[in-house]
Amino acid sequence: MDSTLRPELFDFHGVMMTHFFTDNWNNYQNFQARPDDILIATYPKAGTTWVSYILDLLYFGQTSTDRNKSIPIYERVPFLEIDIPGLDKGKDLADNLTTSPRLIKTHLPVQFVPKSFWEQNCRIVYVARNAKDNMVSFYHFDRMSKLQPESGEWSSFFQRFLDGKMLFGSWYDHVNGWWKKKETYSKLHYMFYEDLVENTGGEIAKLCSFLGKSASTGEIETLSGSVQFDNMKKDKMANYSTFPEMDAKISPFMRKGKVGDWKNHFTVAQNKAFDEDYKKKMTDPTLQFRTEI
Ligand code: PPS
Repeated sequence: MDSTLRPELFDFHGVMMTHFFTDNWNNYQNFQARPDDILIATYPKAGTTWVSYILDLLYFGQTSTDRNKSIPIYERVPFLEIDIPGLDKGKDLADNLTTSPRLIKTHLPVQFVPKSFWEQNCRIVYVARNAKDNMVSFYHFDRMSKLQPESGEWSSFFQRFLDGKMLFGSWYDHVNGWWKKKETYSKLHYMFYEDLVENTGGEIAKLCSFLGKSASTGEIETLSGSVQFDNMKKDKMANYSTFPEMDAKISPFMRKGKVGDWKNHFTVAQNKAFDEDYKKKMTDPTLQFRTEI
């Protein structure tokens, strides 16, 4: 795809989107969820692939090793709302999954989630990442993925992130909207990228408990080892090197996998402006992020 075909952002019911995620809107809004479906929901670049991979290995890692070797993660865990000409629509991939449970990825803000997931009382895992690192990861992704709007210069990207004019909307609205949903929907497990980096095994144990899955300490340790950044980075089925339209030479999908890389991007002035703006937008004291560990 030619870079001139990069999609434009536009306001869609109050959220900035590109047509790749709205063209199939009516169809995916009618997605028929099953009670055992598991939805993995995130703001882009918050750790979707990591948690998708963990869940996939938890459910299917031991029974089907061929799956790990031959099916890319984006087919094992379809991206519900994606609709790119020439590629299978995420909704169709999800409909055609033969696994049980079906693992499904979404970046939709909570108010856009198809109603069937709520009606079927599906388990949902939401992963959130601190805004500063999330922003940096998003910037490099927009540079390397031709399916994304142009990143532009870092300084303009920085401002656009603060203004909430990003694909899938404002980070602030996304993490807050999903956090609030926990109050009324009990089958939502809200987890943080930083905790996963700090204590992968502990977070996997919490996931198992949420999913009602038993796993021994040894199994959790083995799984935790398999999903460390360096292992996933070299795994072609996890690192998106097989995905068309992404140029790992510009920036690899598995880029750094760290907490605190924002310090290599933010100027002192940007950091100050960010912190002041953050305080105004993030007023719920129960939702706290760590920008270093
Ligand atoms: S996407 O495109 O929205 O699905 O991207 P997503 O998978 O949510 O986020 C990509 C970032 O997650 C990092 N990542 C990991 N970090 C630590 N350990 C593991 N195993 C891991 N797997 C993926 C990935 O490197 C991206 O972050 P950055 O900061 O850009 O490196």
